[in-house]
Formats: sequence, C-alpha cells, structure tokens
Amino acid sequence: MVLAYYSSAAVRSVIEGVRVNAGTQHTIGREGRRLRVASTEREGYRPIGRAERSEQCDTGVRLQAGTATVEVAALAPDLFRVGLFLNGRPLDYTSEAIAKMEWELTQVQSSSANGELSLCTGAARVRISLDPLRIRFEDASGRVFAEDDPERGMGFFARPKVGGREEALGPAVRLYKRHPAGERYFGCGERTGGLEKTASHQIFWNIDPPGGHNPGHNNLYTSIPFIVAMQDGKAWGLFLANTYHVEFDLAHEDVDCSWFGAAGGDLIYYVFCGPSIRSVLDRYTELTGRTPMAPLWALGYHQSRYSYMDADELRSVAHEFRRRRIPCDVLYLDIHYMDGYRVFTWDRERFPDPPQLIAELQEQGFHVVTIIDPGVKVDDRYQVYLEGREQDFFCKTADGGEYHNVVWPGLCAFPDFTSSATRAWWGSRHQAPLDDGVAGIWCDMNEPSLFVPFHSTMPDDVVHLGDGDPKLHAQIHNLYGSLMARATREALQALCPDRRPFVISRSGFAGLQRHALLWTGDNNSWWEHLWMSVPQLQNLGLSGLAWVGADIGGFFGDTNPELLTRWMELGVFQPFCRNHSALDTRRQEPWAFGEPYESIMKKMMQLRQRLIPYLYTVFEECHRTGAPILRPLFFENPDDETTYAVEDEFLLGSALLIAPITRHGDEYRHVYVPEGTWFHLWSGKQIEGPSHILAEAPLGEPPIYVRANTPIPLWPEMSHVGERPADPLTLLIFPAAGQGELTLYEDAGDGYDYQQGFYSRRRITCETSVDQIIVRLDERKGSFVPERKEVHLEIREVPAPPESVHVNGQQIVPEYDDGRRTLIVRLPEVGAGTGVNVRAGIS
Ligand code: MIG
Repeated sequence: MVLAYYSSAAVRSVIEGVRVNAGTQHTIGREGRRLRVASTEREGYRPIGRAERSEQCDTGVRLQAGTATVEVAALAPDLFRVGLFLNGRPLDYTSEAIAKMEWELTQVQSSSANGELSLCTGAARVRISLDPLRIRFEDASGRVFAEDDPERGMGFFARPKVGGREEALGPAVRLYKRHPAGERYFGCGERTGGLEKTASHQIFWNIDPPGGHNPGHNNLYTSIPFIVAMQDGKAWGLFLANTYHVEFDLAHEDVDCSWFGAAGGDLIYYVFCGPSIRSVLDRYTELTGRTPMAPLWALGYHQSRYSYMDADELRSVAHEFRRRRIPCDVLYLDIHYMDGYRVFTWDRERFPDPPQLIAELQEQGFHVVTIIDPGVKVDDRYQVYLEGREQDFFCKTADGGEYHNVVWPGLCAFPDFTSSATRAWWGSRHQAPLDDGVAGIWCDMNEPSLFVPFHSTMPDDVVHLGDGDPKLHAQIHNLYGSLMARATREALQALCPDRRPFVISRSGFAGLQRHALLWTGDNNSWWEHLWMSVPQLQNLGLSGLAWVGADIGGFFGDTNPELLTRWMELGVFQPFCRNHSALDTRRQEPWAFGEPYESIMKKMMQLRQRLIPYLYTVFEECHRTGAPILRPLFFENPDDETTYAVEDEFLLGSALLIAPITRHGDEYRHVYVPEGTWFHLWSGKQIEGPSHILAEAPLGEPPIYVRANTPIPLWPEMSHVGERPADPLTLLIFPAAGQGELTLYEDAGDGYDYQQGFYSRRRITCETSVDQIIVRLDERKGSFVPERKEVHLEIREVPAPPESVHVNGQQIVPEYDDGRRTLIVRLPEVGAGTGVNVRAGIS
C-alpha cells in the first residue's frame, strides 16, 4: 500500500544483500521490543521494606532500607525529587533530560512523629512513613496526592542471575502509586490514542512504527515519561527520569493503582505539586528546559515534499507560491538532494549550484531547510565516514567493531551522540550547509530507525562510549534522537551565534524542547489521522513539547481536495505549520486541486500569516512559562470537568478556540464552548459559554471563536515574513460586556538582543459596558520600538455608528462600516500610553 517506496526493488536488494554485523535481531511488536518487565509481584517484585536509618541532607532526607538508599529532596517549594538507588549505587541525578541541576536552597521544615518523617516547604509537604518506607505528598490545602501504594510502594524485580546483558542492566525498578477515584491522567507526550490517559498502559521506547502510525500504536518516535494528573480542578505531575525502556500503567491493570516502571537504572522521579496546571508545566519546563525563542520566519507556513527532486522543481514550487500570492516562508529538501544519501553532500547533477539556488530563493523571501539522517554511509571514499571511523566517533558492537546497519545510503555507521567529541565533530560538519545558505536542519530517522530488520532500532547491546562512561544502547536508547538534535542545535548556535537555530526533529526524549521542534512523523492522508492529530498535539503541549505540528495533508498515501483543505483549516493553527507528503503520492501543494480549494487554503494561510504577532506573543509566553501554545480547553478551564474530555477542539493561546472539521462531508459539528463570551469569527455571532452548540461549518469556514474583549494583534496581508514592514498592526476586538486583555510581545524576530531588554511588551486592555468600550494601550516595556507608524483598532459587532469616539480625550470622526458592523480607529504607534474611548451601544 502506502509503503510502495520501501518495497522498491532497489531498497529490497540493499536490505537483502547485507548481513548486519552485530546485535540481537528483534522485530517490532506493539511495544517495539521484547525486554518487558514482569508485571505483578508474583513475578518477583520486591517492595522496599523498613527504613532503618535516616539522615538529614541539604534539601531533604536520606534513608537506608536494606540495600536500598532512598533520598527525598525539595528542589523548590512545589517540586520534590525522589531517588531510589540499589546496592550502593552512587546518588547520581545527572540526566540528559534535566536542564536545571542546581536549585536555590528551599527552606524545609522537617519533623517526625508516629513513625513518620515530614518535610514541609510551606507550599507542600512530603510525608515518609518508615515501616515500610512509603511516601505521599500533600499541598497547603491538605490535598493528598501521589501517595505510594501501601503494599507495593517502590521496589525492584530481582532478576535471575544469568549473567550478560540482563545483569548489566541491573534490576528493573518500579513505583506504585494509589489511584484515587476521580483522578484523571494526561500527558505522556506524543500519543495518538486521545487526550485522557486514565485506564491506559503507556510504553516509552522510541520507534519508527511501520506503515505510519495509528491509534493502536502506543509508543512512537518520542518518549516523554511525564503525566499530569487532574482532579477537581487541581493538578499535580510526575516525571520519571529514566532513559531505559519505561512503562506506565495508569489505573489500567488495577483501577486503584498506577505504576511507573523502568527496565533498569535508578528509580528517580520528580513530583510537581501544582496545584494549578500552569504551575505544573512551569516547573516541569524549568526542570527539563524551555522552548527557546523561534526565529520569527519559522512561524510562517512551511512547504515540504519527499522530495523536491532538483533545483528546477524547487524553483518552480517557489515561483508558484509567489505568483499566486500564497504565503510561504520555508521550503524543504528531503533526502534526494544528497549524493547517494551521503549526509552533508549535494547531488551535483540535481543541484549543480546550491549557494546560487538558495540565494535566489532567499531573494524571494524563502528559507531553505535540509534533512540530515544519522546514518553515515560506509564508504572508503567518503570523507565524513573516514573522519568518523578514524576518530572513533561511531557506535560500537559488543566486541568493539563499528556497528553497522542499513538505511537509505546502504550500509551505515552511526555517530555515537553520547560522546561530546562526536557531537562537536558532527556539529562542525554543519559549516558546509550553512555556508551554502541553508537556514535550518531537519533531523530524521533518529530513533534511530534501521532497515534490518525493517523498521527496527539498534540492538540493546550496541555500545555507546559516552565521555568515559560507556553505556549499552538499552540504557540510553530513548536519548539518541535528543542527542542528535542537541548536537545540531549547538552547532548552529556556535556557527551562527547571532541567529536563533532552527532544528526540527522526529525523535527525542523529555527535554527535547531545548534543542528542536517536533513534527509527529509519518501520518497518513486519512480523515482518521486528521482527527488523531488534534489530541496528539495537545498531549505534546502538556508534556513540555509545545512547538509541534503534524504533516498537513497527511504524509503517506494520496490526499484529496476536501481532506487537504480541511487539514489546512486545522494546520494553520499548529504551532509548527508544514505541509509534507511522501514519494509517489499525489501532489498536495495548496494549488494542487484548483478551485475552490486553492482560494480556501490561501485564505486560511493568509489568516495564519496575519496571526503571526499573536502566535509570537503566545510563543514567548511558552518560552517564558512552559504554557503550551496549542492547549487543551482544560488548561484554561480546569474547574470545568467537561473540558477534560474535549479532545477534538483546542485553544491557541487563551483567546482563540478552534474546533476543526475532521470528517468527510461534514458541514456541522458539535462544539463545546467553555466559560466566557466568544464570537464566531466568520459570522460575528456571539456565544455565551459554557454551552454545547451545533456549529455550521461549510468548507472554508471552520469553527473558530474569538474570546470577547481580547485584542488579537494581526499583520497586514503578506506573502512572507519581512515582505515589507508590518504596518499597520491591527488589533481585532470583539467587544462584549466585561473585560479582556493581551500583552503583546515583539522583538527583532531573530538574534538575542531581547535578552538585553531589546523587546517590547505592551499591555492592551479592553473594558466594555452597555454603552461604552474603553481600549487602553499601556506604555511599552523594553527598548525595542517596532518600525510601523500605525495601530488600527478593528472593533467588530458594533451594531450602530458610535455616538462618539475619543482618542486620548480628543474627539475624532469615527470610521464605521455599516455592512460589516465594524468600527476602525487609526492610532499613531506612539511611545506613550494611549486611551481610546468609544461611546457606542453594543447590544
Ligand atoms: O524512511 O526522508 O518521517 O518525513 O520524508 C523514511 C524521507 C524517511 C521519514 C520521515 C519523512 C521523510 C522520509 N523519512
């Protein structure tokens, strides 16, 4: 079927012609790997028993129970860390996932009574009962959460002493927590199976699922062993910092209990006490790192295809965009730009003069991104391979040889990204593409995905030398993708210190957000996958990965005009907005199907382009606080439990509600509108939430609602970022009794001057009563002054011409459009605060 290109004779002959030189072969099952851990205590689970000794340490307490050391520490008033170390292992918390190791000392009050120790930070408390050693948490309101199961608590699986790999991995570890009735789980990263995770089993092991993923696949390319638990509007979170094969059983085997386990390593987990969902995400992203600011151009529309085959094809795609004035900022080159799939090379027949081509495209406002895979062709005449081999930069077999497997180029070696020298070398290789004018790097196949057996990954016993601390692949598998992205980002940063790196990755682990944005890999051009992407993107946002997107139009298989158009209606609201499709599938550039589809897609893409100042403001909030860009309704409405089940709608920031159409032929859909007053974007119809409505949504008018009184900043129409100065800035406002606000963030759009105060933050408020609308633009904070001369207020749904309009106390002649019920107020982009007072009836 859709995998036609995999079974092409050429690829088959490569695969069949090669004997892989190492490793245990295994096929990909549902969880992608065999080494599963026994699932019940009958199979050898040993809970930790009595704590015999305890001693205070800096931020907490260290306890000894048999051969286990358990440490509980408060890293912040609402963040605790628990570590279980067996058999005298060192208390080592360093992890590739963790961005912040050093925390200011938190004031902790410890006390003990009735066989129980307690550490209190004021905001939260951890209680540790000593016999047996069990842990539970409490917040200032007395809410108890993340409570150890009394019987099972923390513990491990004693393995039969068989020697070899299993023993090297050490015992599997596990943590059992009570699941109180009514507690609901979310998060878990890139999941296709809907929004809520209660009563599910979750596997964390990066794979490239064969044939494109579907809801039956659990683990995909990226693993984020993190949950957010919600109950009665309050949240807490748990992150298991373990890079081995990890599983969560979330009230699935046992409705009263959840477990969090790893196939080996230390059991280290972090508890985020909330109680707000915002504060859980804030701390989680403080711990694992925040999304760096994007270059502004990267918020535009991206066009990709596997592959634009040569320079002329890329030129003509670029030309079509500009000729039709369809906005586009970025074009992609997939694997065919390379010479025989050798990374960091060009096929000189297809692309005779890359710098010239890219310069030409830059002239027209395009950025060009090229794909890089980790597999390096084993080829004695290929410089990259020779360097890597000479300097020992590749992953090793158990007996010390170079580990080889097949990917696109044929037999390949794989950089050992666990070693800093390898990362630096790999990074330095990016000088060439940057010199050619490439604007960003696309890291693919970095699970890593291998062809022998088809769609497998590295065997457990491949050796990574690291920086003097060798590891088996089984111990670091989930990190390979993140480490490749890290090498790439660090290189772009070092080689172009004044630019914000643009890196896109398919695979990663918790913390990937520091290095790259993520796209969700190979979906299909199916309605089901359009639907699936809606909760999937929300799951990612709830797991710290906020800059995300699914391939618009679907990757595998042929799209069709209605599907592509509906997908675009959703896709333009993805934090990362890219249309991509596979080899030998029908073309799906926005003009592929003619009218009316082209015009509708163009209208949606123009809306995205106009929304960039809003998107950038929301992006900066994410960068600063970890709040998802594309967020579930319950992120803003945690007290309304109806929202917990709303998985086919989302909020972009807090002011736009999007309810995409995801089924063929549908022109109506149910929409749950959360609390507040909202306006239907196309008709201006006012809706009071919370309510269930039937939205009319013909092709070209997807259900989009704007929160009343929140000013939405919009650019004028442009074909790409920087086409001309974005002047004027429009503030779109739908007034309704009440008030709203937005703090507009702007900066130079690239570089790092914003860190020295070269940004602008401007609070804009709107207060509406029955006969008056007052808009205030506060003074700008920060030293950045946008180039534009004017700000326009576009006040919609004003039923009659206003009685009067005052700007800073001066009456002006209103510009009112009867037909559109719209009032326009033109203001100079002045430095000081501006007040606009409109006397108009709004009902
Ligand atoms: O084995 O580079 O997910 O986006 O177009 C397939 C070719 C390799 C998988 C990526 C897809 C990309 C494709 N790649």
